[in-house]
Amino acid sequence: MERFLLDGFKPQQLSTFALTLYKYTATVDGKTVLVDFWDTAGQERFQSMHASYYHKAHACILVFDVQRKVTYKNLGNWYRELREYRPQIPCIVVANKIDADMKVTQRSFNFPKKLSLPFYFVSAADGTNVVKLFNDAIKLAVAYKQHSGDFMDEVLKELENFDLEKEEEEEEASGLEEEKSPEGAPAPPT
Ligand SMILES: Nc1nc2c(ncn2[C@@H]2O[C@H](COP(=O)(O)OP(=O)(O)OP(=O)(O)O)[C@@H](O)[C@H]2O)c(=O)[nH]1
Ligand SMILES: [Mg+2]
Repeated sequence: MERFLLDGFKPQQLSTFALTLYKYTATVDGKTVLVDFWDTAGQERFQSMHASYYHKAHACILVFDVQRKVTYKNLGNWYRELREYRPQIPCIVVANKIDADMKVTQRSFNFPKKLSLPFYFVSAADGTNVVKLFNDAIKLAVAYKQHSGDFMDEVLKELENFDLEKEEEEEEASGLEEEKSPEGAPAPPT
């Protein structure tokens, strides 16, 4: 995130606490797009927050560390969880830290291949592919938002409208009752 937004990199970056939100103004096909980046925490202690990470997302970037095999192995869990909440959003897989071991770029990675997910070799430290990654992610997110064939999204939209309609009806009903109540009130004692 820092490499893209500030063109900077601090080697001793603190692990993300829960979630960090970044606002960014992009231009896609000559149009201004306001982007919210949600930089989520990978640490296990934030497990209970995961549902909120996927909330209304239009694209996802799943990053693993080429120097820590466990992060590659965990991709499957993150992906499964993502798809429970967002079945159709574009998802990009990223192998990060290639500056630490350029040889990994010769290897092929099965996870993105078997799921046909776009895959990038990246280095946040030296900037390789960072701008391309984020620009492509933004483009995919905009395309998804504009031509969302996501059935779940449509259903959720319907449900949200349904709830609103119901609330309006309830409000109207209670309004009528209030108007009626003076008439219906018991006659004062004589
Ligand atoms: N050499 C190298 N180190 C990197 C690169 N990207 C991140 N690091 C280092 O890897 C460590 C973890 O990076 P973070 O950016 O905190 O990783 P994260 O996925 O955000 O971790 P959480 O916030 O805990 O979810 C830090 O010490 C970074 O300095 C990179 O491209 N190259
Ligand atoms: Mg972080």
